[in-house]
Amino acid sequence: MTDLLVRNVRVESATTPCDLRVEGGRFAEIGPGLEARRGERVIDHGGRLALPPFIESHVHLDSALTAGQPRYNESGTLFEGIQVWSERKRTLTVEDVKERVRRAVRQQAGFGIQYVRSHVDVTDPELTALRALLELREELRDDVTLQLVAFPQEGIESFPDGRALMRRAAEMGVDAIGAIPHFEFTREYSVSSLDFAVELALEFGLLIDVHCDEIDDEASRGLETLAARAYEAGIGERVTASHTTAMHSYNNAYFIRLLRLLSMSGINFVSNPLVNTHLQGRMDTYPKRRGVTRVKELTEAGLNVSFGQDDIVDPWNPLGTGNLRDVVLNGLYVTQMMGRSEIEQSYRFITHNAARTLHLDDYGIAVGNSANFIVLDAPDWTEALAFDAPVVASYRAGRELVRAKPVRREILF
Ligand code: 17E
Ligand code: FE2
Repeated sequence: MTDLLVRNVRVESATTPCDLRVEGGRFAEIGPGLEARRGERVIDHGGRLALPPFIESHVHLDSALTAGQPRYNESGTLFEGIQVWSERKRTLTVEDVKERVRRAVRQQAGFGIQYVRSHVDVTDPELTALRALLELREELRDDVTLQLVAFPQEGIESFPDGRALMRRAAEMGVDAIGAIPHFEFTREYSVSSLDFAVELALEFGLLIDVHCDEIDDEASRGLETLAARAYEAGIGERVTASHTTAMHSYNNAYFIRLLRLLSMSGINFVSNPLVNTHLQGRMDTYPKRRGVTRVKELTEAGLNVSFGQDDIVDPWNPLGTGNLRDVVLNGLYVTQMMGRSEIEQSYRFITHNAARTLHLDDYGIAVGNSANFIVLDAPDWTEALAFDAPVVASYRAGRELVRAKPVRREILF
């Protein structure tokens, strides 16, 4: 492995540039004006912004690039999406899934992503998508870290052999256990599905990431059950509640009572603002709800929130590209987190906060860590976000994964 000296990058919020020395795939030295050594490759990034790689903390790779197959989701509801996917799911083959996921992951890599948590639908007696994703997790491991969640799209208690399929997925080697309480037939099933998911995760020593209350029903309260179980088992930091869009519709009295439990539990949250502003509020006339969880209030209460893309060109989002910049931009607007420091810190939704949710160690630009980082064509994050600065380089263990030439436009007047 050639050693590397990366010159002239601004790391995260630093105002002055510095250099990064990489030895044996790890950061060996970080500081201003490092001397090049013999045999070292030197790359100068001209004072551009360096960040730890972006992390996709919530996406469904198994359905990626299937929009229109066998038909488009014309109503734009979550439920029509589930129906369309259920039809497409019948024709899955391992090769079909692998071919689409490889394309999607390469697309994500171009946007600076090196870590991906993918939900994988296991409400399929053949577990085809899971078999494909497990193979890819190994095949792609030098290029991307894939984390797989056993996701019961059509329910655990409400789908034939739902529990057995979840158990098989755990035995096959998933990283996390999912659930979908708002989609179960009854409130009782919703509660027992969460009990089952938590017990299964404890038995296999796995993380938990639940599609939780993704509905505009203020009575959808899977979250309190999940948080209570996490608190009682003392595993909050290993548990994630994704979507939680019903929280948008909770009355404040209930929310404030709930917030105490959420804080005691210390669970993580993933919001998917781009997709949930599209899918939610579809049964409203006007006023029309935004259907995004209370990111600002959760963050202010000290809870960990990250942002995810959710979908790449599939039945739930025909226009999802994989670019997390779109998600952050939309997320800041829709949650009204547009204060100066909120904007400056917003890269954390797709870096450090997501790393905490995924339980990554060895993450971040620091001596001793794997030399994984990206460079954007801007001097700081606010400018990168505002002007949609492309990723010009992505390094993994010091190896170049992505290289792009900054585009220079000439305005001819
Ligand atoms: N499935 C689901 O239940 N919810 C979603 N947002 C997606 C798939 C994308
Ligand atoms: Fe999702």
